[in-house]
Amino acid sequence: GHRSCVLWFTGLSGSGKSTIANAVSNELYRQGISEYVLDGDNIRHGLNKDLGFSEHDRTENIRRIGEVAKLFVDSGKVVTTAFISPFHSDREQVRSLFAKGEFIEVFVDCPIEECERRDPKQLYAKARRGEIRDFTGIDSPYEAPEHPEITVRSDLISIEEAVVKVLDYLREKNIF
Ligand code: GGZ
Repeated sequence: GHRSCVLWFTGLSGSGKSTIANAVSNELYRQGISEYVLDGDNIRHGLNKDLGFSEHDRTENIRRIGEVAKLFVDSGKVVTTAFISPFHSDREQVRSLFAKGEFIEVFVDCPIEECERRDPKQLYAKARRGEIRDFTGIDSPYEAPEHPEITVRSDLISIEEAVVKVLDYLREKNIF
């Protein structure tokens, strides 16, 4: 058996949150752990499709995701979430839903210059041209975690190394 928890990935667009969260999830699955991923594909296109990117809507986005993550944790899963979650207070609000040790904040730390260089969806370019408003890191804030349980410098280490770092943490905390 294993203990259930949420691995709450936070970081800029293009930092690698989704990629690393999915790679962690695949490895947990391979090891027989009951896991589930919440990301933009299954949340922003469904449950939260009424929400945009204003400060109010982002707060509501994160609030609902926190509640859904809690349901999955209550059902016994290891949940990985991959949302920018730019506001410190919103992340702490989600943390408060969970028992001590159940909420594991994973800061995917990548300089914005590197995120902008990657720009896989050309969203930074659009934001620079003023075609997208309220873009995180350009004209909307990102409040970096001050005391995340795990920090991954995605510009310095590989996806595989990031996965090892997260799994080592889970083993150290006897999650599995
Ligand atoms: C930030 C935006 C925006 C704006 C669309 N600001 O790189 P992506 O495309 O695939 O991931 C980003 C995603 C962010 O959604 P989240 O639900 O994670 O954001 S939050 O936690 O702040 O609610 C990006 C895309 O949506 N996107 N417009 N203005 N990212």
